[in-house]
Amino acid sequence: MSQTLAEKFYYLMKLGREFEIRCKEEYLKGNISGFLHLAIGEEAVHVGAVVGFGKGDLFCPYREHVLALARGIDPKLIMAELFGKATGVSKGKGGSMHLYEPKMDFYGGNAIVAAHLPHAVGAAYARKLMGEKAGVLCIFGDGATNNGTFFEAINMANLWEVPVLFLCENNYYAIGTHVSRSSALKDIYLKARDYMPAEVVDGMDVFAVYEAVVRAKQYIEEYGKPYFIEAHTYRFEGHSMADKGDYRSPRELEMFRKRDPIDLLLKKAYKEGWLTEEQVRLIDQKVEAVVEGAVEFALSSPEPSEEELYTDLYCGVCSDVIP
Ligand SMILES: Cc1ncc(C[n+]2csc(CCOP(=O)(O)OP(=O)(O)O)c2C)c(N)n1
Repeated sequence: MSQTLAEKFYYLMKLGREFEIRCKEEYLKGNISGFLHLAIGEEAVHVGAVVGFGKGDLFCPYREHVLALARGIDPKLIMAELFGKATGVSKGKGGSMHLYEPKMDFYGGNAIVAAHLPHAVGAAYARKLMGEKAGVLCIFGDGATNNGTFFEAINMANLWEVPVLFLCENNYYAIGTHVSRSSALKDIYLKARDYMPAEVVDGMDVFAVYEAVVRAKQYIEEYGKPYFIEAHTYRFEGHSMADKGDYRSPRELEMFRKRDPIDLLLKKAYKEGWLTEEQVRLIDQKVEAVVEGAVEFALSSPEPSEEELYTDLYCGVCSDVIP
């Protein structure tokens, strides 16, 4: 079991890492425009959480490429979306921050900090009313927990007793503001502890995240109530491509780089005999081919047509918008 998991985790984390390194290159070439938030360094949280949670709705913020890959969305469709092409997962109209695939219960990227938390509670409430047990996974950053919407969401989730797993990825920064300068409570899980079971996990250890999420999912589905996990992690890149991240000291970066989640996974997997160097080499080759294939697909895909401007609109009276 651990062997199969180690292989799966390594593939998805490496895919996420290489996919995003390539996104950075394509952004600098001008093939990707708009905002681009990378999750390099946070792969253990994203992969451990999505694999551990399994089936169920997934709501997340704008730093969501690795979450979408882990959910199983085709890397070609994700890359095409980042390139703004018609073949993209959101038809090229969402871009990096708005990956969305309802067929895979991926209600994805949201640009507004904490705005998706009430959506996640609403989805869980809907599931409950329909008599379904399936829970909802809702991921957000430490900065989001200072937003009023966060407190409204945990309050309603508790009051209505709905099956939501709130997962805070605490990477210590909201853009350039350190958590100690924005949050009165430094231990974020304490904000939720009076409302629901809440725990902290090492977000650099994919196995630890996976195990915590599996336990939490059992709880929310058995009792139909919410659960909270705070995962400590770190982003190695700036907040977005527009940010160099130079408000962080080289010493701090170095300290976290020593705990690179992919290196930690490999170290453990080799020690336990779950992976061999040959297996890793083959996975690396596969990842390279998948990322290359995604870029080729995106490059050769068409732009969205002009008519697409008038579809998927959320408005009561569309005559205001559609000529
Ligand atoms: C409601 C709202 N306020 C402010 C912003 C501007 N903003 C974009 S990202 C961000 C920081 C969010 O930090 P965090 O929730 O910790 O997520 P991270 O980027 O670290 O993953 C802010 C303040 C926004 N997008 N939405």
